[in-house]
Amino acid sequence: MLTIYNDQHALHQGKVEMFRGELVPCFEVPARVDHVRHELERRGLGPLQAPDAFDEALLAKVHAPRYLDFIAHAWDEWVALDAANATRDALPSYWPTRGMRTDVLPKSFPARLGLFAFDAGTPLMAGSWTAARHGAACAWTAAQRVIAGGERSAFALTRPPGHHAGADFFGGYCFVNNAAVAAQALRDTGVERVAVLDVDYHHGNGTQAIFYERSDVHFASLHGDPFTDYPYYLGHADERGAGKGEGFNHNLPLPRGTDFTAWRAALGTALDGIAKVKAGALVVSLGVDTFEGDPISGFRLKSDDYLRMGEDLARAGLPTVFVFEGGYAVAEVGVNAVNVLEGFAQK
Ligand code: OKP
Ligand code: ZN
Repeated sequence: MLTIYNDQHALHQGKVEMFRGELVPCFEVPARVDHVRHELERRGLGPLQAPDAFDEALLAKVHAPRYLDFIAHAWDEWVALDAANATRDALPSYWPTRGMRTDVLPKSFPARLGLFAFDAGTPLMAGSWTAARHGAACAWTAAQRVIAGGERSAFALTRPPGHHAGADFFGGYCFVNNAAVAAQALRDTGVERVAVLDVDYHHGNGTQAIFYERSDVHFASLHGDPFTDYPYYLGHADERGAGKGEGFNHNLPLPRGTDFTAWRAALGTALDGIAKVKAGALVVSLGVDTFEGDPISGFRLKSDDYLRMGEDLARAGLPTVFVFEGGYAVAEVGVNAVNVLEGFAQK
């Protein structure tokens, strides 16, 4: 499997996130990607390539200009507030709620930080924007290799993840929606309809929101039920798309404790939906936090199940871009993610 690797990922390295009323060490750590890289190398599933030069104007195809302006300068603004901030990550403490204004941007940086965020679990630091942009370049390059380069599949190995980032918000450890960048790149290369299949434990609210009113990108997701699981406020089965996008959004929420037998049946349903809309290419938001040992998630997949997952994905028979998302059982993340890729490649 051709892997496009973000060698800048460790520039993003959060110290703490808000969790159950206290600041705890971040779950989303650089070692996650290191384990995946080492496992690819150990199994001889190379090569690893650097991304091509990426025109950043492409980010504006899936993100709003005012968000891109904000996030590009956020770290400098944070440090300008107080020189001592250089030693702490930026985290929001205020959010607009129903009935408040989000059309006018406050001058206050903390107020804007909250306006563009949806949780207090996504620290931003000096290297976050560089790491995230480089990740988008990886996703874009993987899409180019699959369509223009004639590869059957490619893997964007990057962090921070992307699927919670929407057109104008960050959260859930995500700043740039890499899967959306890949899907848009496939569209721009002439694929008439792209399917994004999100197998991360958490609903890909950002990806759903970006494509909700579009029929050219079908979004399907298997995830912990939002009644009980993050991101809580999106991901129900009755969200089917809107306007032109009606019928092109497919959520399959599953209860905590779901094992691979039930999960795989839902995957079959999602793949049937993808076949029905006649997608010409597939983007997989590949989170492996469905693993039984994941510290923040609730499904029960075992390491071998990821081989079967890869085989099932291959049966869709589509050019496929894999984009790395979550997975927090750090020592097992490499084996689990690479099992999906190997299962796919062997079919
Ligand atoms: C990012 B990705 C729940 C804590 C949730 C945020 C989780 C972000 C997951 N007890 N914290 O989808 O893997
Ligand atoms: Zn996740």
